[in-house]
Amino acid sequence: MAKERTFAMLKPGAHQRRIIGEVLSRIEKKGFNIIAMKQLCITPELAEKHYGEHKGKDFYEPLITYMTSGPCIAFVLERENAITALRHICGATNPDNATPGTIRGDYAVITRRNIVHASDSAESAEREISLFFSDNEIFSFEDGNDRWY
Ligand code: FUP
Repeated sequence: MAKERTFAMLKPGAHQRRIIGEVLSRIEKKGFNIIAMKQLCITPELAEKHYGEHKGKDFYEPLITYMTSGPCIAFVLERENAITALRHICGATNPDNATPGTIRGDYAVITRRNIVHASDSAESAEREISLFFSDNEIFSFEDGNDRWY
Protein backbone atom coordinates (compact mmCIF):
# COMPACT_ATOMS: atom_id res chain seq x y z
CA MET A 1 0.00 0.00 0.00
CA ALA A 2 1.36 3.43 -0.93
CA LYS A 3 2.05 6.09 1.64
CA GLU A 4 -0.62 8.75 1.95
CA ARG A 5 -0.54 12.28 3.36
CA THR A 6 -3.03 13.95 5.62
CA PHE A 7 -3.39 17.28 7.36
CA ALA A 8 -3.82 17.64 11.12
CA MET A 9 -4.11 20.63 13.38
CA LEU A 10 -3.99 20.97 17.15
CA LYS A 11 -6.51 23.65 18.06
CA PRO A 12 -5.97 26.44 20.65
CA GLY A 13 -7.44 24.23 23.41
CA ALA A 14 -4.47 21.86 23.12
CA HIS A 15 -2.16 24.64 24.31
CA GLN A 16 -4.64 25.78 26.95
CA ARG A 17 -4.93 22.25 28.34
CA ARG A 18 -1.14 21.56 28.17
CA ILE A 19 -1.64 18.34 26.21
CA ILE A 20 0.34 18.97 23.04
CA GLY A 21 3.01 16.42 23.96
CA GLU A 22 0.48 13.75 24.86
CA VAL A 23 -1.57 14.19 21.71
CA LEU A 24 1.46 14.31 19.46
CA SER A 25 2.88 11.24 21.15
CA ARG A 26 -0.27 9.27 20.30
CA ILE A 27 0.04 10.33 16.67
CA GLU A 28 3.73 9.38 16.49
CA LYS A 29 3.19 6.02 18.18
CA LYS A 30 0.50 5.14 15.67
CA GLY A 31 3.15 5.22 12.96
CA PHE A 32 2.70 8.63 11.36
CA ASN A 33 5.77 10.41 10.09
CA ILE A 34 5.58 14.12 10.91
CA ILE A 35 6.77 15.52 7.60
CA ALA A 36 5.81 19.16 8.30
CA MET A 37 4.93 21.04 11.45
CA LYS A 38 4.37 24.72 12.30
CA GLN A 39 2.84 26.79 15.05
CA LEU A 40 0.76 29.73 13.95
CA CYS A 41 -2.02 32.06 15.03
CA ILE A 42 -4.42 31.64 12.17
CA THR A 43 -6.10 34.71 10.76
CA PRO A 44 -9.89 34.93 10.39
CA GLU A 45 -9.34 34.76 6.61
CA LEU A 46 -7.42 31.49 6.85
CA ALA A 47 -9.90 30.02 9.34
CA GLU A 48 -12.73 30.93 6.96
CA LYS A 49 -10.99 29.25 4.04
CA HIS A 50 -10.26 26.15 6.11
CA TYR A 51 -13.85 25.82 7.40
CA GLY A 52 -15.59 27.37 4.35
CA GLU A 53 -17.87 24.34 3.93
CA HIS A 54 -19.57 25.27 7.24
CA LYS A 55 -20.29 28.93 6.38
CA GLY A 56 -23.87 29.83 7.30
CA LYS A 57 -24.25 27.11 9.96
CA ASP A 58 -25.08 28.19 13.50
CA PHE A 59 -21.71 27.08 14.87
CA TYR A 60 -19.64 28.77 12.13
CA GLU A 61 -18.97 32.17 13.75
CA PRO A 62 -18.14 30.75 17.21
CA LEU A 63 -15.90 28.17 15.51
CA ILE A 64 -13.94 30.90 13.70
CA THR A 65 -13.67 32.88 16.96
CA TYR A 66 -12.34 29.81 18.77
CA MET A 67 -9.87 28.86 16.04
CA THR A 68 -8.40 32.38 16.06
CA SER A 69 -8.29 32.68 19.87
CA GLY A 70 -4.76 31.32 20.31
CA PRO A 71 -1.99 29.43 18.59
CA CYS A 72 -2.65 26.31 16.56
CA ILE A 73 -0.08 23.72 15.46
CA ALA A 74 -0.45 22.43 11.91
CA PHE A 75 0.99 19.16 10.60
CA VAL A 76 1.41 17.15 7.46
CA LEU A 77 1.45 13.48 8.45
CA GLU A 78 2.44 10.54 6.29
CA ARG A 79 1.88 6.78 6.50
CA GLU A 80 -0.15 4.10 4.74
CA ASN A 81 -3.89 4.76 5.04
CA ALA A 82 -3.10 8.06 6.80
CA ILE A 83 -6.46 9.79 6.33
CA THR A 84 -8.64 7.01 7.74
CA ALA A 85 -6.15 6.03 10.45
CA LEU A 86 -5.88 9.59 11.77
CA ARG A 87 -9.65 10.06 11.82
CA HIS A 88 -9.88 6.85 13.87
CA ILE A 89 -7.47 7.99 16.54
CA CYS A 90 -9.11 11.45 16.70
CA GLY A 91 -12.60 10.03 17.29
CA ALA A 92 -16.06 11.44 16.61
CA THR A 93 -16.61 15.19 16.17
CA ASN A 94 -18.83 15.38 19.25
CA PRO A 95 -16.62 14.32 22.20
CA ASP A 96 -19.62 12.75 23.92
CA ASN A 97 -19.83 10.30 21.00
CA ALA A 98 -16.07 9.79 20.73
CA THR A 99 -14.88 6.39 21.94
CA PRO A 100 -12.65 6.39 25.02
CA GLY A 101 -9.09 5.83 23.84
CA THR A 102 -9.47 8.34 21.03
CA ILE A 103 -8.01 11.84 21.36
CA ARG A 104 -11.40 13.54 21.46
CA GLY A 105 -12.84 10.73 23.57
CA ASP A 106 -10.15 11.21 26.21
CA TYR A 107 -9.42 14.93 26.17
CA ALA A 108 -12.30 16.92 24.67
CA VAL A 109 -15.47 18.06 26.40
CA ILE A 110 -17.45 20.17 23.93
CA THR A 111 -17.73 19.85 20.15
CA ARG A 112 -16.48 23.32 19.27
CA ARG A 113 -13.30 22.78 21.28
CA ASN A 114 -12.59 19.26 20.19
CA ILE A 115 -8.78 19.61 20.38
CA VAL A 116 -7.79 18.29 16.98
CA HIS A 117 -8.62 18.60 13.30
CA ALA A 118 -8.00 15.80 10.79
CA SER A 119 -8.77 15.87 7.06
CA ASP A 120 -11.79 13.79 6.10
CA SER A 121 -10.86 12.86 2.50
CA ALA A 122 -8.01 12.89 0.00
CA GLU A 123 -9.43 16.06 -1.57
CA SER A 124 -9.66 17.83 1.81
CA ALA A 125 -6.15 16.72 2.74
CA GLU A 126 -4.68 18.12 -0.46
CA ARG A 127 -6.60 21.38 -0.13
CA GLU A 128 -5.79 21.85 3.56
CA ILE A 129 -2.09 20.98 3.17
CA SER A 130 -1.76 23.62 0.45
CA LEU A 131 -3.62 26.21 2.57
CA PHE A 132 -1.10 25.86 5.40
CA PHE A 133 2.16 24.71 3.80
CA SER A 134 4.28 25.36 0.76
CA ASP A 135 6.09 22.42 -0.89
CA ASN A 136 9.47 23.50 0.49
CA GLU A 137 8.19 23.18 4.09
CA ILE A 138 7.35 19.47 3.71
CA PHE A 139 10.09 16.90 4.29
CA SER A 140 9.13 13.32 3.50
CA PHE A 141 11.54 10.69 4.87
CA GLU A 142 12.11 6.96 4.98
CA ASP A 143 12.46 5.74 8.56
CA GLY A 144 12.97 2.02 7.92
CA ASN A 145 9.84 1.31 9.95
CA ASP A 146 7.81 0.04 7.05
CA ARG A 147 6.88 -3.05 9.05
CA TRP A 148 4.97 -2.51 12.28
CA TYR A 149 5.41 -5.56 14.46
P1 FUP B 1 -14.68 17.09 11.87
O1 FUP B 1 -14.44 16.67 10.45
O2 FUP B 1 -14.80 15.93 12.82
O3 FUP B 1 -13.70 18.13 12.37
O4 FUP B 1 -16.12 17.76 11.92
P2 FUP B 1 -16.84 18.88 11.05
O5 FUP B 1 -16.09 19.19 9.79
O6 FUP B 1 -18.27 18.49 10.91
O7 FUP B 1 -16.79 20.15 12.01
C1 FUP B 1 -15.70 21.01 12.02
C2 FUP B 1 -15.63 21.69 13.35
O8 FUP B 1 -16.79 22.46 13.57
C3 FUP B 1 -15.58 20.72 14.52
F1 FUP B 1 -14.33 20.29 14.76
C4 FUP B 1 -16.16 21.52 15.63
C5 FUP B 1 -17.15 22.44 14.94
N1 FUP B 1 -18.55 22.00 15.08
C6 FUP B 1 -19.33 22.60 16.06
O9 FUP B 1 -18.86 23.49 16.79
N2 FUP B 1 -20.63 22.20 16.18
C7 FUP B 1 -21.17 21.23 15.39
O10 FUP B 1 -22.36 20.90 15.56
C8 FUP B 1 -20.36 20.61 14.41
C9 FUP B 1 -19.05 21.01 14.28
